[in-house]
Amino acid sequence: QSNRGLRVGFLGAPFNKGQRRAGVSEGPQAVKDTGIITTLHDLGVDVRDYGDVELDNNNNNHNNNHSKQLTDDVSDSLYLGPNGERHFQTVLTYNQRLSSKVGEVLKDGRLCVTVGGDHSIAIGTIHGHAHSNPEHQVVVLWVDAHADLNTGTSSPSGNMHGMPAAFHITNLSSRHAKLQDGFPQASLATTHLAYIGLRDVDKGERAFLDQLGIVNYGMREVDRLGVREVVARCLDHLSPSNTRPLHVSFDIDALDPLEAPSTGTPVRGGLTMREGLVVVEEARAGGHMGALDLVEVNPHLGTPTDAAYTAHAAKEIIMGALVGGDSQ
Ligand code: Z70
Ligand code: MN
Ligand code: MN
Ligand code: MN
Repeated sequence: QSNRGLRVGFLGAPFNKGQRRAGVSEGPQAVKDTGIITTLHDLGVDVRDYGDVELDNNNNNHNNNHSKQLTDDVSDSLYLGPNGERHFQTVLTYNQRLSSKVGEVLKDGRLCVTVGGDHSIAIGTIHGHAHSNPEHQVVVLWVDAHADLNTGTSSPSGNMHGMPAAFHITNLSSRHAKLQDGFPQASLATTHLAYIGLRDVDKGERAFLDQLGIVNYGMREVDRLGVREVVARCLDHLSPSNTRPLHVSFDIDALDPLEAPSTGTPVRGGLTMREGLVVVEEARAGGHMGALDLVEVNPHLGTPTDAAYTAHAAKEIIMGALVGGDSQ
């Protein structure tokens, strides 16, 4: 088997406080229910399930100096960050623990696959990846309908799943509030992040992309150039001599809603399944993928058939990233 030697660690991040819809915390279980771990094992992959990083409810009541408590949330307390970030303390505290767990998986010599959960978990996964590789520059390929590049100030919603990328960019991180101990520390220059699939970008995010010169290929560019050319350009830009550890952060809403209907913010006109697979297969072919996030699967949205179809799409993307097109 060609997949012998591949070592993978599977992490569940059943976290939903980066946005407002219930159900996305059941994404990890829905993806596991596809049988993906058994499938990988049967293909000769050494895969270990590290279980879920649970939300520690004690953190919800942990106030900080600049946050103020509101009463509009029934399930737990809502703390706004200094710039209106919803569940600011909860999101960052959770991600701090997630970052350590990602570091553990990588230290075990495994490619870390984290299944969300909403996309705010990429605050922790990228932090964990970048900070376990201090001798190498980790680079990030962000596959998403959205840029997730807001700061608290630029955000139209206060939802932190629209902010994770900005936490990692050194030029933007000073605009972000942090935990008192400084978490999270930014690790990416503007040339260390590239986007594929964008089609719903806020005004403030577009200004950041343009001002900072962050490479981004929206659906128009995918149409014009073809997805193979787009991903080749991204990978060459991120790692010109192909030596840097690659982090792929894949939001299932990058795919067209026909392929992945059960997600919180579907945007029509997205990637086909084949296009999504080409992205991850080519990323894998570079040989330096250290971590993969698969986020925003919400099995409570749509019909049960929609939910199973979306979870299966997530499985296919993860399989494509780990074993490429050779799995069938
Ligand atoms: C918007 C915001 C977003 C995902 C929506 C939306 C962000 N830019 N991300 N759905 N996955 O609120 O910041
Ligand atoms: Mn349920
Ligand atoms: Mn996203
Ligand atoms: Mn998205």
